[in-house]
Amino acid sequence: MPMARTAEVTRTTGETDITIKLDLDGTGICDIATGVPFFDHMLNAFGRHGQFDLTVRATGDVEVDAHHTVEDTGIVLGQAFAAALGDKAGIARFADVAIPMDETLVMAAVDISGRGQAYCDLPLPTEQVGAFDTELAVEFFYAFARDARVTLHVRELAGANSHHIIEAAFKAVGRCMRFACELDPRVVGVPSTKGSL
Ligand SMILES: [Mn+2]
Repeated sequence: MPMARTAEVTRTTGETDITIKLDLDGTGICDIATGVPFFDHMLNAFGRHGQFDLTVRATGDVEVDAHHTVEDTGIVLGQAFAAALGDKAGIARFADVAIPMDETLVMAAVDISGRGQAYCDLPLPTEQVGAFDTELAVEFFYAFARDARVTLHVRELAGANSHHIIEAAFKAVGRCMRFACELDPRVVGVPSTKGSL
């Protein structure tokens, strides 16, 4: 019986209070409540298309704006991935996907590298989708990659609608994380010539 690849992480600051439960080997069952409706929609897309079971409870100073809530949720989700991956033995490690959404096409590539860094080229035609500041999407990816300790590229290949672009990006990153985290029966031990990730 393989070890359960799950994590529960709570992080409380003066700005946010966040608890995330994650099962890497889930079936896409998501229960998301961040107080930021568009962000809930995005995290649902991430979890569903990543096939992760994901529970997110976040309360933050949204009376200021959604910045702290979105960025700190990225931090905690990243920490949950790092914890659930453990020593990373047997994982595929690399993945890349491109997700279309009508006129939009966004690609994501990931390396579960042990080094947290994101590179986003995600031009957004509008500053807001509903009440959501679109610039927060990349803030989330930067925070997530840093704390998950993965190398992440997110690149918009085509796009005209901000909702489509951001949603395709979350789907792409979710799906990419699924394939990179997946256990590959042909991978013996940690998939690195250095012996650790
Ligand atoms: Mn949508």
